Amino acid sequence: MSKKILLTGCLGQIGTELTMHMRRTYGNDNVIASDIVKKDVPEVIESGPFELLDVTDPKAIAEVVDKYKVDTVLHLAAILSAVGEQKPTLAYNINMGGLFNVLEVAREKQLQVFTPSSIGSFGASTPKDHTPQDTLQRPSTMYGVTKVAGELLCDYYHTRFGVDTRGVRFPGLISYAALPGGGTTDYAVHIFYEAIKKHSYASFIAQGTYMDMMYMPDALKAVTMLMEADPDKLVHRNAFNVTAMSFEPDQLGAEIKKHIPDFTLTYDVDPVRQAIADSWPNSLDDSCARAEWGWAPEYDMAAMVKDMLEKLQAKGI
Ligand code: NAD
Ligand code: AKB
Repeated sequence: MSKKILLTGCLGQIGTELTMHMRRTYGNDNVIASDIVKKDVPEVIESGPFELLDVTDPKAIAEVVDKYKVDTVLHLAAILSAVGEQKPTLAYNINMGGLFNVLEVAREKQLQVFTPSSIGSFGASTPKDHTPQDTLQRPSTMYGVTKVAGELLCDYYHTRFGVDTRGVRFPGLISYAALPGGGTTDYAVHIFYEAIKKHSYASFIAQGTYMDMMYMPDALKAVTMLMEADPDKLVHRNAFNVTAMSFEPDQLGAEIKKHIPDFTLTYDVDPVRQAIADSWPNSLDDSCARAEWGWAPEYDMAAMVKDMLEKLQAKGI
């Protein structure tokens, strides 16, 4: 069956690559890209339909859905953890208001919806190692509050209204196409740019701080696999734990040093982002995603580092 897919927030770190991935899979004209601003990402804007769309405007979402006969929304528009602590009201309005608006349109028009949650939906009282799928979630950030509430809202729209909602809890995503949009895991992307340009990096996350991470090709694969999964096999529809690797900055630095021998890693810890990282898990248990829809990542840290450095150098960084 052919799909008509709308992506919100498509010019961010995930959307830049997910839009192109979806266009390769479902055809350029069947994938409608949208964002609140028209950033300079010609590949996305020129390869298929693009709409300026603010997700806090429910009427505008419905109009775009009607205009293109959309049947699926990949809802990416959000404010990430670090920016969310600087602008909690904005984070609440976009993350909660935007998701509510998308779900309401989905309810009225019978759409399938994918929404990413995050390791940020967990808090300091969550078990830190091999964090289970179903566990305590008492996050201490506005981002985390909106992510837990969003998970519950997606469950509610499925059980109460039958909306086909699906989602994962992404770890920190590492990619070379677009820079991250203001999160706590961003150090694991910035380090590559500085390693290539300066052969050194000062990490804002402290030595010994473990967080889950994933290379973008695996994240794109996760979205496609979950959206196409047999609904009868999904016990958890939303907020599946998914992960590919867990490391702390020294381990990432040591892996980069294998390719750039004079690379040096120092620390200039940012207390705000460090406090957020300290409240997040060290490593997730993603066995439910593996069992219910066959999730398995391809990239470990060594494979990701090699590919990131090759791709960024090929881009002329
Ligand atoms: P990003 O910050 O890179 O991009 C978000 C995009 O949303 C931006 O292009 C921005 O212009 C747009 N946007 C902001 N306000 C908007 C509005 N009112 N209407 C429409 N668009 C708006 O974020 P991302 O990293 O691509 O994340 C996408 C989703 O994935 C978010 O829900 C995020 O919480 C989740 N997630 C991301 C990561 C990660 O590491 N990147 C990890 C876990 C979860
Ligand atoms: C962030 O650090 O805010 C994101 C995330 C893990 O949700 N990268």
